[in-house]
Amino acid sequence: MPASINHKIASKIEQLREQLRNHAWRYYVLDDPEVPDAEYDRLYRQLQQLEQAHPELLSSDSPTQRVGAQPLTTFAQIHHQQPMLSLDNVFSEDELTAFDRRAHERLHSDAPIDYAAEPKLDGLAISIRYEQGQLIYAATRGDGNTGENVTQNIRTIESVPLKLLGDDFPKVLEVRGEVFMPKAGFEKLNQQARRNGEKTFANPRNAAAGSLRQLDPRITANRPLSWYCYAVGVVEGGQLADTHSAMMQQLKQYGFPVCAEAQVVKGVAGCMAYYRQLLARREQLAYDIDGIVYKVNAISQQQLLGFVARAPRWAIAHKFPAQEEMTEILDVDFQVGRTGAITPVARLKPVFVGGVTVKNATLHNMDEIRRKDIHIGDRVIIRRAGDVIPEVVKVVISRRTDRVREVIMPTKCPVCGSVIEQLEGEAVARCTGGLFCEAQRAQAIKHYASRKAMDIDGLGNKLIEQLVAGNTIQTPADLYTLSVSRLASLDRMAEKSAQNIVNAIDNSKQPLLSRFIYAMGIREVGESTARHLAENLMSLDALMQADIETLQAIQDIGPIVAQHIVTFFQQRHNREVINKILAAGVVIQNPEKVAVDNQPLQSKTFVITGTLPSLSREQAKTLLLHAGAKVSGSVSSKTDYLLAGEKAGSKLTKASLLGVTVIDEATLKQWLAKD
Ligand code: D41
Repeated sequence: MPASINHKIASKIEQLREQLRNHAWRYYVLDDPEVPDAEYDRLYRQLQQLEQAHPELLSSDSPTQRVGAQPLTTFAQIHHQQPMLSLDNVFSEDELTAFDRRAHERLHSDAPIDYAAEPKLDGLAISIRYEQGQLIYAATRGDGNTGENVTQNIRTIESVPLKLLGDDFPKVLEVRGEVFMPKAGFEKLNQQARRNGEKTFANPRNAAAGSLRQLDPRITANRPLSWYCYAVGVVEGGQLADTHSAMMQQLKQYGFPVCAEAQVVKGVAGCMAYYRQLLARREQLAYDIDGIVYKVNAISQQQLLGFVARAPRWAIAHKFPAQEEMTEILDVDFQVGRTGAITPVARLKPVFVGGVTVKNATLHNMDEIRRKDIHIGDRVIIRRAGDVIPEVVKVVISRRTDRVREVIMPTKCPVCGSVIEQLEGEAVARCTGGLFCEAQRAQAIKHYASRKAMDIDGLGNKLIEQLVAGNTIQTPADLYTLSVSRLASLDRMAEKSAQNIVNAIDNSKQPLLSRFIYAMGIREVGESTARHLAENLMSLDALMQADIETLQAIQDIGPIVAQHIVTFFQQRHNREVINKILAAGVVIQNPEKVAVDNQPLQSKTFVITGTLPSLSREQAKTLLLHAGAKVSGSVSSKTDYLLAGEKAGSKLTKASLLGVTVIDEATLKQWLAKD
């Protein structure tokens, strides 16, 4: 290849690399991308193709070369030319005030000190060395003097520049920062691990540490790691700014991501305001933080203050209340939720965590208990993040004694005594008490009264909750005992509205069988299943007596729904509630009671397609169902009629092929009017 062409390609390649670095910088560092992701991907692929065609032009600082190195067998040691210091902690305003006073004394100054305040990220400290703007190596903090060479892994983090931007940087520059895993990435990673039956990470910090300590960089590359820089180490052949905050802005220009929450504040008062503000926003941040770091902002003052032992006198970490603590599981109880779901709850030896005393933690379900190997009497790590329900992170197995007991799921509901069932393939166990179980009452009554069920006008959710809480009603059957005077005695209830509600209850007393079945709130029996049940069994009695085989013979009813139905009616409480409802004067309209001549299209199967002139497809479907027809979604040899409108497509073609009669809306209306 002529040298001039190769030269052209080389400069095209370098141009693409520059563009990609610049886009990545705007995306990761400035948080202000100039082009959409698709444009970045396009440039990236273009570069990849050119590099593949010209391997002699490959360079390790190319954006395509983040992953590529072979797995290591061990991590080599790296000696930090300038030690990585540690941070002292304070836990209160008093301790912070003492820190600030000592600084004033050493500086011989009364003027409030400017502090650069920034979140203390909960990750791993690393140091990355650049020479002539090229990434040379990256090392963990280790003991502060010697760390591990994790260059291959650090290179895979997209926000780590492989080459610095511009040409105005110090010739040797060590940048220090924290590698972390954002919460969203952590959740996703754990979800994936759970799906694959692999071990999950207890928290984002562990996940970040585990990801960085991979010998195979291809694994690290697939972990959602990020980082922010917060200090420099060795700086040679160049000058940095004379305050911490200005220096961070400079680093940003070189291509390094810095935390957007950083702020310069004045004195202890400024620090405390910043601390409170961030503590309140802790849960909203995209990453875990465990406190605030305050750094004396002026580098000249930092130099005057120097450091003691291993920590600077010019910086301090102000820790937030811990979100994780160790305690003991005293017992495990089982709670019944609004839908009957049984949730195991750990009763804990009270422990102060996340700023409050915690006595209970959710254990989610039995699978979770098995997966985490939780026993009564175990020592466990509890996590309470924000207002989220406290959770057991893991068991401290090394502290387990032989006095621990297994957690056993009860067979009867602790609230109502009904059978608890757990279906194949489901994580949650449920109380089958349905209409009877107190824990499920309000929910069951709301469903019963809802528009698609008994359609009791004016009986809103709030009112139902009020009635259940006051123990005025316990089951849907009690609705029929409500009097105007009782309702009118409730808060914010006028006599007139009370009367309206009693009327609405009265007016709802003749439901179609399908609606009544739906209103029972049997698990997984929705509107359409209820309709199939009604059409096939024709009476509530028949439904209550149906066995699994009978039920499964009905369209759309599989073994699971069939089992739900049988279990529901096996519960004596449910049968009692139904009897009371019937005794209160509810008369179910069975399909057979509707005169056959009112069902002109009895058992004819229709398919609807295209746009009808006046009816929506949903309205046409309702008309057909009321006339006794079945409505199916696709044309087959079993289809009797295709109701077709404008723009009918493949269904019309198929219907003609199969010889299915095609009718229009006008014809349908004629048929229905005639009979
Ligand atoms: O976010 C952090 N975890 C963080 C850690 C931070 N924002 N600033 C830090 N500053 C320092 C000094 C002042 C010593 C340069 C640090 C750490 N050190 C640190 N991280 C781990 C040990 C020390």
